[in-house]
Amino acid sequence: MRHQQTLIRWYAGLALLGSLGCDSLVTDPPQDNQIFDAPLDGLTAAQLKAHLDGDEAFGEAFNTATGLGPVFNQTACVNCHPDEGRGHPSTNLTRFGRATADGFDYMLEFGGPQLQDRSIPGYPAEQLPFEATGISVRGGPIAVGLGLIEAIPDETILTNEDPNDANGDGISGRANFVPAPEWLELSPDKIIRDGMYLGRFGRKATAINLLQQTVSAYKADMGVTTDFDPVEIFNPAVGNTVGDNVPDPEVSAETVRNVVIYLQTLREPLRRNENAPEVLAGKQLFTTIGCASCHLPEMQTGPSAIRQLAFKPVRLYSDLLLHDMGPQLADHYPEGQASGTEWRTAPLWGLGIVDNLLGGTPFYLHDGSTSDLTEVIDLHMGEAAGARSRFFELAETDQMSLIAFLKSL
Ligand code: HEC
Ligand code: HEC
Ligand SMILES: [Ca+2]
Ligand SMILES: [Ca+2]
Ligand SMILES: [Ca+2]
Repeated sequence: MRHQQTLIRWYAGLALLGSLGCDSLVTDPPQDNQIFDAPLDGLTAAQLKAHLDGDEAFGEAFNTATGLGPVFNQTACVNCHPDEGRGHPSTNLTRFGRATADGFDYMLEFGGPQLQDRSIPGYPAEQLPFEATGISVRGGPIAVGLGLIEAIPDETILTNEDPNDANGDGISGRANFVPAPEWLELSPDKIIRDGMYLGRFGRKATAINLLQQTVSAYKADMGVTTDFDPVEIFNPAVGNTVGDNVPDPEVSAETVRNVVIYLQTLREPLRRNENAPEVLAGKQLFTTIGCASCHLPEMQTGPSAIRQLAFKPVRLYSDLLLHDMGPQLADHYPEGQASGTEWRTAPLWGLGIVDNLLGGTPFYLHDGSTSDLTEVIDLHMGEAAGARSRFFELAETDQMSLIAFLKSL
């Protein structure tokens, strides 16, 4: 468990401090509400085994002997989701394409849609073509509580859709419906629109479930093929499909399933100072100024094969829908039905501890471009413009309460 590794690091630090004679600096080990990586309580022995195997696979660093590349972004899941928290901007990945008269061109002949900017020795990495007009730079989101998010029924999410802003609040959440790859296993209760399925994972809600997200991460982020999707990505500039010399598939379906179970059984982030008066005041303001219209405080799960996930409240602070956030956050990179200005409402749970695993500096937004929560709010335009201006009209103490509330999540 990474949790154990965190503790081991902590004990190692303690030993070091002890040897330096700085006993007064010794603090308690990290509290449960300061870390992301912890399993749900009460897993069965089989679930716990899959969780631990999945944890190990999540931490596995691939190399040329185990299937890395030929082109890739990073060698391990954990590099972009450190301690299952969010990624440092140095591990951001880039997707690209260009707007044309006939629609958006993902520039496959230039290596689109994702720029794999690293490669194994002797093989050329991809280059960002200068013709690209839509360039989407993204960091890894926190990777916990996702079993709960997956178990929210489609209907629950779709209830909050308001594509034509019928209720006139300036906010028009839209669902992203995306095609399912033919290997994808889908629960039978999925809602189908025009042959497509509701996307809910990823920064533009393009992945339908955790299996899809995991298989595509292996493939596109690490150049690792799986039983589900055994076809490698090559740099098209090379003109052939000779690559890493490791027979495909490089990772078994069992390992992929363990990673999925691992993600499903990581508990949600725990709150801190939930009932402090300032936090409670901020929570109230969060609703009255309209943040909660997108950052929906709570949804409920439906049935689940994992007992702990069934019929539970999910305090994620997101509607999982797409919103136009205006020009400053725009990447001009459409994905599925999401436009170049739309993003999925970022879940806010865990927000207060994103810095714990990033050397003390938090990085917010899809590309980690700011460490300042007031600036995050300032960058909220488009459908969020009303909430943004109401925030800046608040008295300074009220603004501080709202920030204190965000940090308690
Ligand atoms: C190069 C960095 C990188 C690597 C390596 C990587 N991820 Fe990610 N991960 C991301 C980014 C960026 C996103 C957002 C993707 C998007 O917007 O489509 C993401 C999204 C996710 C999500 C969805 C989270 C959410 O809130 O919707 C999950 C789950 C996930 N990754 C799991 C994995 C797993 C499992 C692996 C290894 C098999 C992995 N990632 C490897 C960068 C990475
Ligand atoms: C119209 C919908 C909408 C409203 C209203 C809204 N947000 Fe957001 N919020 C989003 C979306 C979408 C993102 C993701 C933007 C991105 O990553 O570029 C986001 C991102 C954030 C983040 C960054 C989260 C992270 O993990 O990096 C914070 C913090 C945040 N919002 C707080 C607020 C606060 C506070 C308010 C009220 C003043 C508010 N939001 C109002 C849609 C909204
Ligand atoms: Ca490979
Ligand atoms: Ca590519
Ligand atoms: Ca291979």
